[in-house]
Amino acid sequence: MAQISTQPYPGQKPGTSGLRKRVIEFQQPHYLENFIQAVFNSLPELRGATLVIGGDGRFYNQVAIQTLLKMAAANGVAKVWVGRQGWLSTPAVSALIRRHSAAGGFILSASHNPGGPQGDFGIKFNSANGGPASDAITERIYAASQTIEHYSICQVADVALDQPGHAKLADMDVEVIDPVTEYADLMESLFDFSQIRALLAEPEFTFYFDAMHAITGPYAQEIFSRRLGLPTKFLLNCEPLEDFGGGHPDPNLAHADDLLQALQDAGVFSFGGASDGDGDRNMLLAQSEMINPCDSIALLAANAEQLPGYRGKLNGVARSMPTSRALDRVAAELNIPCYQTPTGWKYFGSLLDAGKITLCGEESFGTGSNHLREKDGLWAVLFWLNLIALERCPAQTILRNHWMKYGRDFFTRHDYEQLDSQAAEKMLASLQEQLPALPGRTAAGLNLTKAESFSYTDSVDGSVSRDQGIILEFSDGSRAVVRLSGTGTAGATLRLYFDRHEMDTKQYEQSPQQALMHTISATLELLDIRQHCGRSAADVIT
Ligand code: VG1
Ligand code: CO
Repeated sequence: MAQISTQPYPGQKPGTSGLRKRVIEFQQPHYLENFIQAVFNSLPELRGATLVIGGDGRFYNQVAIQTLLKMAAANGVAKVWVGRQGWLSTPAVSALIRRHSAAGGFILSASHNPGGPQGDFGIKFNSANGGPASDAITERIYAASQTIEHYSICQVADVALDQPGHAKLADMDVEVIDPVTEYADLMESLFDFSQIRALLAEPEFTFYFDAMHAITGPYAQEIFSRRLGLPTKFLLNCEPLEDFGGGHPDPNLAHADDLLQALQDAGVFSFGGASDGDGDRNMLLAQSEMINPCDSIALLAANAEQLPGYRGKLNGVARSMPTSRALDRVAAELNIPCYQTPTGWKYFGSLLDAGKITLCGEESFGTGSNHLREKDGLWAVLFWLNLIALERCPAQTILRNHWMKYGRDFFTRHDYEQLDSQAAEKMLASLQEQLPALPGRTAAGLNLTKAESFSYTDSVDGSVSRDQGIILEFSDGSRAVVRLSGTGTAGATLRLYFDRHEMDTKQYEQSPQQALMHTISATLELLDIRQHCGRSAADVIT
């Protein structure tokens, strides 16, 4: 074992979901090692413990996993479970941590961010509950990274990861496992696979899944093809590639072209799913119509009672604050609590651990349940397939039946990417200053009824997270949320979220952009992005 001298790098502060930087930043001498050592320094309980390690197969995964294994051994970790090829999806890591009572795990991924030598890399630490480390742990890791002087590493040969089996790295046990089996077993315990298999065998029903050359490829092959009998021609881009085939593993209408095209040619009784780089997000297409994730979580909650894994088990639900309030309506109907948390899955963890919620979701294509402590892309696809199998009707019809009962919550998100960070922060600070004076004021013809900065108190541990986004409410019942992304790696990304509830069925078929036109105009008038950041249009609209 060697002790290597090092010096702190500024800015090793994990964001919404781990430390995410350009690959070239991670390639700087000792950059990765510093962060890993900071985790071990701030969590002494990892000595003698078991860890789970895996990644989404992106560029730099191979190098980083070997470094991580050698440092884990040097820091006294007793045992590591690692996926074959270093592959594990984020939900699979979460499931394995829980199943094997590990003290935590490392996920090597920058999720939906592009990969390859010019792309992004990331590393995330999850705790013993299987979920992302809390704010308190994250702060400790960051503090440790700022005072680091040396790190420990075993200078030994790389561990072979190409086949399942047992190995030793110094005193540490390394168990190389098939990345898919245990996760697929878990899915099979939650859903009715025989019903889904029968649906997939029906000639008039078409289902496509797009893994976007990221981690869910091997999972989709095992689950949809081997266990559910789907012919492989319906599985798109299922070979994990280090650069995701040059694509952007962000499942939304702007990036999942192959899936969209395949579904455009399929009939009305067709359904599509896609997942992101690390397998925790989902995009669902009812033929070629995207099912908004805010509607999806609401609809799953409304129908959970029908599924074997959830019957009689819905204690409560939660959504991130910017997610539309469609879920709240279902919770009210079911007479269960609905919690509103800051953006990022870590805030759901304590509610799930305490048994206060069963299902939760975010507008950013993340949906999940108490089966693990991460959002779970394939789980959401299977949930929908199981519902379609039960209802025997197109997903569009299921969605419209839901709107008929609860009304439609129009939702859209506008992202402005790569803004100058200082300018963006100044713009938000200026809006923040105006908040007390905003209620009663009119913008673009809409009256503001409320303007506040979102502050969250965890109802389990009492921890407080302040300034988690600015909420503006208008007299037509609509809402806008303004916040800066915590996952970008270049400049600042401004996210604007808009939602409005509509009960007039004649209005249901308009586009969200049209339905939210006034709220969007009013928010843009208040923010004045052009003046502050020189931008007149959003880069990505979902
Ligand atoms: C984004 C999403 C957030 C999600 C996070 C991590 O964060 O908005 O809802 O939890 O990504 O998802 P931000 O701070 O950029 O808005 V993933 O799939 O990147 O692990
Ligand atoms: Co992800």
